[in-house]
Formats: sequence, C-alpha cells, structure tokens
Amino acid sequence: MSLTAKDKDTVKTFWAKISANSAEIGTDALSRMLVVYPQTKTYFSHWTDLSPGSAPVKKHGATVMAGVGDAVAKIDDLRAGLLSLSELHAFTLRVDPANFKVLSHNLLVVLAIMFPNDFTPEVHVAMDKFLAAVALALSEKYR
Ligand code: HNI
Repeated sequence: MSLTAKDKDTVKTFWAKISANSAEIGTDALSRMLVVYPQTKTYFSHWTDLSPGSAPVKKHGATVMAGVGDAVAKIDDLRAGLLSLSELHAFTLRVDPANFKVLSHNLLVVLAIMFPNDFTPEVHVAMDKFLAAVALALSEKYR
C-alpha cells in the first residue's frame, strides 16, 4: 500500500491548493475528533477548553497541520523525516497509535467538506494512503 509516484504528485498538488487553509482544516478536524471520538480527549485534559474551535483547539489544529505540511515535504522518506515526532508521540505523549487513524479520518471528512470540487476520488485515495503512511511513520518508535 505504498505511495506511488502518481499518489505523491496528487498529494503535493492538492496540498498546494489547500495549505493556505491548513490552520482552519486542522482546527475543524481536531474539533470534530474531540466531539465524535471523545476518548481522544484524554490526551488534552491539560487544556482549559476542549470545545470545538476553542483557543487551544485552534492553536493545536495549526500545529498538527504544520506537521502534516512537513510530512508532505518529506513524503519520499517519512520514516526518517518523522522520527523525532514519532519519538515524541510514543515516549513522551504516549498516544495510542490507533488514534492516528481516527485523526486521519476526521481530516478526510473536513477536506471533503471544505474542498468538494478538488476532493475527487483520486485525491481521496491518495490522501488516505498518505495519511496512513504518516500514521505508520509516527508509529515507528512504539516498539
Ligand atoms: Ni500530535 C503534539 C503532529 C496525531 C496528540 N503533534 C504534536 C505536535 C505536532 C504533532 C507537530 C507538536 C510537537 C512539538 O511540540 O514539538 N500529531 C501530529 C501529526 C499527527 C498527530 C502530524 C497525525 C497526523 N497527536 C496526534 C493524535 C493525538 C495527538 C492522533 C492524540 C489523539 N500531539 C498530541 C498531543 C500533543 C501533540 C497530546 C501535545 C499537545 C499539547 O498541547 O500538549
């Protein structure tokens, strides 16, 4: 299920179209994840407000999407490129890697809503494969 050259090209082209909105995408995806999958709230219990669009959700939405943008730039070697982020999530944050899939799902939902014309089935499958590859790279350090 590795990314083909065509998938990578599709991801990069789509990212170029959407990256100006990445903070909003991240905020909406994170907001949605915390509402629809409330078990994910446990990781953010130190925040003052976990409601949709709150200040910490906005801030972290932008942070996560900066990470996704970084992954787009490192798409040819995600394992090496995301190693320190993987160490952070595995050893320091101790995020259950099952949650990477949950966030990816929410990101895809938001992308479909915000970019109904650009989010073709071809873009959908390329982004799904890319986010799965990011999740795998982030899980690299767990064992
Ligand atoms: Ni994640 C911090 C990127 C998935 C919980 N996360 C970060 C940071 C980046 C990041 C970047 C900031 C790092 C730093 O401070 O150096 N996270 C990503 C990416 C994904 C992801 C690219 C997947 C696409 N993180 C998740 C998931 C969870 C998660 C699925 C839990 C449900 N991340 C966290 C937590 C922090 C975090 C918790 C620390 C936030 C804080 O404010 O303390």
